[in-house]
Amino acid sequence: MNRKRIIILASISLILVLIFIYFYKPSSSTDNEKKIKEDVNNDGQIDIVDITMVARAFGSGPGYKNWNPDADINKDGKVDNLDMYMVEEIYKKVKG
Ligand SMILES: [Ca+2]
Ligand SMILES: [Ca+2]
Repeated sequence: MNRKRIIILASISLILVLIFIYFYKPSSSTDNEKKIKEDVNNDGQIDIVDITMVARAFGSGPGYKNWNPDADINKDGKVDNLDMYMVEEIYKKVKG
């Protein structure tokens, strides 16, 4: 194997690794994998999107049309003031 071939193989390996890193996103299908529970859409940041998602699911519980288990931050089976408060508190801290 000559030097040129090794370099080409190494480049291909590197590109494959970079492609893998770029496209690999951990599945958000289970709650256990969520890093921050207040991050409703699990995009790694607490922002207005998360607050909006809690607002949309506000007042709901399992079986409701607007129910979103991820918006139930404290996992008590309903989305209410407490969940909104928890997201807002983190949002305020992040925003400063
Ligand atoms: Ca988020
Ligand atoms: Ca709740």
